[in-house]
Amino acid sequence: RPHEEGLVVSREAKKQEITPSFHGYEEPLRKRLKLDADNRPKISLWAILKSMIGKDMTKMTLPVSFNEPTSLLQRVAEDMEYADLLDTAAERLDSTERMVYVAVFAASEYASTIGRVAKPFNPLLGETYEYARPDKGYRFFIEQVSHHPPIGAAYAESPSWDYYGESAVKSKFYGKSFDINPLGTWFLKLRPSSGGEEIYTWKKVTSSVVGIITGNPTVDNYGPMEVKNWKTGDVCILDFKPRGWKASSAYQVTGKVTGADGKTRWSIGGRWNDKIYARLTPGFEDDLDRPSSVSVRSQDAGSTQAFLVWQCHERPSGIPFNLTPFVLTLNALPESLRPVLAPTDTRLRPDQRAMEDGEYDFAAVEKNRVEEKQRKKRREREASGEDHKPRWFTKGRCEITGEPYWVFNDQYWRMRDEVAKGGSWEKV
Ligand code: CLR
Repeated sequence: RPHEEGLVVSREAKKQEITPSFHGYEEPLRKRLKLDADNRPKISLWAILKSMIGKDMTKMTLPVSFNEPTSLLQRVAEDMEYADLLDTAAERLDSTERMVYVAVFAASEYASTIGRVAKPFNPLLGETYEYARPDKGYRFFIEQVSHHPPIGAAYAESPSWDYYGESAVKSKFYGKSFDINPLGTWFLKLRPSSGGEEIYTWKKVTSSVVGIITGNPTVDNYGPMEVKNWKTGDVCILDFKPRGWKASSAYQVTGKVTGADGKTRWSIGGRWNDKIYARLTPGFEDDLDRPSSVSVRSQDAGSTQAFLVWQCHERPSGIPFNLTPFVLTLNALPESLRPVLAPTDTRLRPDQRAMEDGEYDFAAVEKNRVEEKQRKKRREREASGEDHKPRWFTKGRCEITGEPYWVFNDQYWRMRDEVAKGGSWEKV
């Protein structure tokens, strides 16, 4: 059953559907890499990049020591780190309160960009990546559906929400900064405990590497973000402040949640690398006078003190490549998972695995080999005049927003279930 629109799926049905995909994820989460420190050669970024002004990332050939052992598919899976915010959103009875949690989820994705001035591996055409968390009740899947331009189509599911969209970026090196503009729209289908189904959409903000010339490269994320609830008309506008010259503006995000009547219900503020708070606009307390909302108010009734919506997980120092503890779990390949994994899964890429193990020379050789193989396949396709067809997604249009999106055909997890029962992956 493909994910049809307009068909409200119950949370229970969704749970039944997801549970078999936890097969292979029984082992404890990985806590460290083989490597204890990445002794990558320290080369000045500017020295390498200065001849590449005006180029986009896909046209840059950089030494493998500028990579980190993740792929762009896994960088999208990183959006899942704070997925519990979506679970919380679904439990809230007031739609503007749900919006607070959804918008803060959209902002929480940026915390892990700190200290990560490194290039993720470019996924091969048809490469896939799956990630399931039995402890959290969700599963995530992404496929590289286009190589030029690079596009990944993703679909994550849990009993109370589906999160899906297209990961495509336009990048350009301006000399002073290296800017990455995400293009696709992200969709959230929320199944609130109060019933029904809501569609939210937003676009990601610009990520930018600044401080290249001064030898102190840092990732900044800035710009406006509009999160819209298409069912209720609630809107949240978040404003990610550019780092600028003043240290005080770094990481700042502010925002407002307005109801369908255009009135401001909530103010949001904080820093996307640390903590984000929300405060109810005085006068709207009565709207929240329901049991589920008690936690947002302080002891004295009617108070509109700010409350903490989200806090960044700890970033222990000493993890190679400045990865986060969550990222460490993404490329783990426990023995229980290996037999059920699709042959196209990122975890099986030898170059990325070598990078993770600190074998940089071997990583470079393998990277060349797999990319050369891909170029050969591309030439063959061109010669025979056939187009590449994504294996797990088709193009569709959202009936509610009118925008194009990638429809997940649901065959991936069903086939994986077959494999777990003794079948095998057909040539994908
Ligand atoms: C931002 C969040 C988006 C997905 C996404 C796509 C591209 C990523 C970007 C995120 C973060 C920054 C990023 C970028 C690709 C390259 C760039 C990792 C995750 C790095 C910092 C550029 C390094 C510069 C090299 C020249 C070393 O949902």
